[in-house]
Amino acid sequence: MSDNIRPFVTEVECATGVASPPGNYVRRTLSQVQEIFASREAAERALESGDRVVYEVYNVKVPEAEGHLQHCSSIIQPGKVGYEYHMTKGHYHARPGTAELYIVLQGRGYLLLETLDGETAALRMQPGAMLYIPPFWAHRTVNTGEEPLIFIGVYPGDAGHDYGTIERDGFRLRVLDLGSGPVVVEQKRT
Ligand code: PAN
Ligand code: ZN
Repeated sequence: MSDNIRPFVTEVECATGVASPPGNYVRRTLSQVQEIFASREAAERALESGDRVVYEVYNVKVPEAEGHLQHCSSIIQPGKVGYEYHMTKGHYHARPGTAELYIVLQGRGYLLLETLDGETAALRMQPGAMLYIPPFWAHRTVNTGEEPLIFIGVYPGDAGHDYGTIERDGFRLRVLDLGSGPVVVEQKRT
């Protein structure tokens, strides 16, 4: 069975991350993701001067089925909310035993990871880096640079996304600028 899918190509502009065709395009603005930032006050203050795009994702349309590979480009805009750098919501995969590969095209930042057992990891992202997210690791990306952070993600067709666990429990690691550039800090969960 071939699912009636023929081989195909998607063009990603390395300098912007824009994919063509755009597939399923997702844009997350600050008003939509303000709860992910540590300081509610800082998010509200930032929104007083207007909403802004925090990140975008171009998801290539692929069947959500075993055997296929989802793939997408993500673009995180530079910026901070209070002391905290712009970042993605972060998630586990709905089928948690599925891995993912990120390939960085442009920009600098961190890939933050954690497991339900409380293990954590922070990997640097820079152009040319291929970052492996093993099964069972939640993942979130953070732009610590002055330019957009642009990367490609590739993961199993039927992986799906679980956002609820991170929305409920938060992420153990955060990346802050306390005056001398990015530092990764671990928050103890009570
Ligand atoms: C990525 C992410 C993308 C946006 O494609 O979905 O960077 O992050 P959030 O999904 O956490 O908002 C990926 O990891 N897909 O599985
Ligand atoms: Zn993922």
